[in-house]
Order: sequence, then C-alpha cells, then structure tokens
Amino acid sequence: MSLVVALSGGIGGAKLALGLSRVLPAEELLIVANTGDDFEHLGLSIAPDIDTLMYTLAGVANPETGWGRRDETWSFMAALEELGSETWFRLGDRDLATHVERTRRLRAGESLSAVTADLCRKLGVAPRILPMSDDPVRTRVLTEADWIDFQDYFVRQQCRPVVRRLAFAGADAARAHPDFLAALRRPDLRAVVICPSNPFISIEPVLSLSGVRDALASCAAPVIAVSPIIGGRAVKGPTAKMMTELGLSVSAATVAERYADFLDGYVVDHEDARSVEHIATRVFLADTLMTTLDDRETLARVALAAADELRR
Ligand code: FO1
Repeated sequence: MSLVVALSGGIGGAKLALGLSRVLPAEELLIVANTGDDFEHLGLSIAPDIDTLMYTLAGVANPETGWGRRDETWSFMAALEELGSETWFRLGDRDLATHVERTRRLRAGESLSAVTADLCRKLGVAPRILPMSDDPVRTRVLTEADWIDFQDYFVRQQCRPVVRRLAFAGADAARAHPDFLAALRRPDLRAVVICPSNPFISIEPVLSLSGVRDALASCAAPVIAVSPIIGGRAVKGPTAKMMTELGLSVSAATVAERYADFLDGYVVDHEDARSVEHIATRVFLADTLMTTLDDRETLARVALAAADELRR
C-alpha cells in the first residue's frame, strides 16, 4: 500500500484532486485542504476550499463556478434579499444545508475534520479530505486601505483591492492536523502533490502551520508541485495580479521559488518551459490546462510519474 498526499485549495486545486482521485485507490490518497478561506458569515461557519473539494469529488460541484453545488436554487438568497441582509456571498439552497449542518455540529463540539469526514461519507466521497488544521486559521489581506478578511477581498470586493501583504491569523497557535504530519512521515509515502492552487492564498496557509515546511523538506517521498501559471498567466483567480502587486514576476518560476526549500519536482506547461530554465528544481513539461475530465486524470498521472521517476 502506498500513500499520496495532495495539498489543495481553490478551484484549480480541486480539479487536480479530482484527477488524482480517479487514478488512485481511495485509500491511497489523502487530500489536505486549505482552511485559510474559512469565515463566519450570517452565523454560519463557511469552509469554501473543503466544500469545493467535497462537491467536486462527489460530482455535485457547480461546473460553471467550481464552487457551490450544481442544480442549485436560490430561494434562501431571494428571501434574504427581501430582509435586507447580506447577499454578496451567494449561498444556494442545497449548499446552505452543508453550512447549516457543519455549523450545528461544530457548535456541538465536533472537530472540523470529524464533521468533514462525515459529510464526505454522506456525499459518497471516498478519498479522505482532511482540513489542514482543526484550529482556526484565517487569511487576512492588507490592501492600500487596511487589513480585510479574505472573502471580503475575494468575493465582496472581487479581488479589486491592491494586495500589499497577506497574513494567516491563528497560524502560530494552530496545530497542523496530526494525521497530515503523520502521513508525511509514513515510510510508504509515494509522493506529495501540491495542486495548481494559488500559492499565496491556498498553499502558503498550509505551509504556515508549524512543522509543515520542515516535514515537507525532510519527507522521504518526492514533493511535486503543478504550476498554477500557464503561459505566464493565471488560469483563474487573482494569482497573477497578486504576484504583480507583491512585486514578484508573473511566471511559473515564481511559484517554484516560493516552495524552493522542499520542492523536488515541478510540472510546468510547455508554454512556460523557458521561464523555468534557471530554477534548481527538476522540471517536467506537460499540458497543464485542465478542461476535460481526461485532462485532470492525465495531469494527475504526469505528477505521479514525475514523483516515481524522482524516487528511483
Ligand atoms: N465565490 C464567489 O466569487 N462568489 C460567491 O458568491 C461565492 C460563494 C461561495 C459559497 C460557498 C463556497 O463554498 C464558496 C463560495 N465562493 C464564492 C468561492 C469562494 O469564495 C472561493 O472558492 C474560495 O474561498 C477561494 O478559492
């Protein structure tokens, strides 16, 4: 038996996580989810990256947006509008059930990972989706005006504010989930795959937990990242805009440099071959744009083959 650990956040990460779930037996895949995007909203505990992974692997994710559920209805939002409440964060009726149920069980004292495991079981998701921590970590964004919460930046303000800095509130006190750290120490670990998520808001919150970077740097298996930049642009979301605003060059190489202390292999699109010629990490060229289900599976196989080659 061998184990693959995938780190994922956001829509792009979930695509590769789905590909990995289709090419690996469920018990050989552990998906560690970013929880820095989580927030309390309308009295509900919202965990977007966990839900995007859960819905995507359950086959019920909204195919247009990547977040929330497919075949959704919006009566709750319409009624909320009538009451003059906050409707900038769109909660579909079916999606709402997840937030209400998660909130109820967290309030009853269950851990985020226990609730996640049970929701996944109920939705028929076989691989384990594990929150990076059961302790709260919240991404905060410093704009030119002030510090704001992540979803305020990402959804309410549609990523318009200029990002000066990012912080992960709670990361110092939060413990990486013990099953995550234990997985990185397993002798039968085959690979760690960093999915093509935004490095700053989806992966670095996970890396900010004490012990994680060291565990990745010293783990026996190859650590492979898949570039979220294709042709010098982000496929989706504010990755490229953030790179520019943080004074970094918008390139696949920038991502590898963020992971340099533990990265063994980097899967990069053919279009970006030149931009990574100088990096110290071993590069594997591939078609990294995932449009179809087949693309997701193929890219998953490329990442695993890269790890298998590096381990030999
Ligand atoms: N993203 C949006 O751009 N607009 C929304 O109204 C929105 C609602 C939403 C509801 C539940 C959920 O799990 C995710 C939702 N997202 C929405 C996406 C979410 O903000 C992002 O997926 C992550 O936080 C960043 O990857």
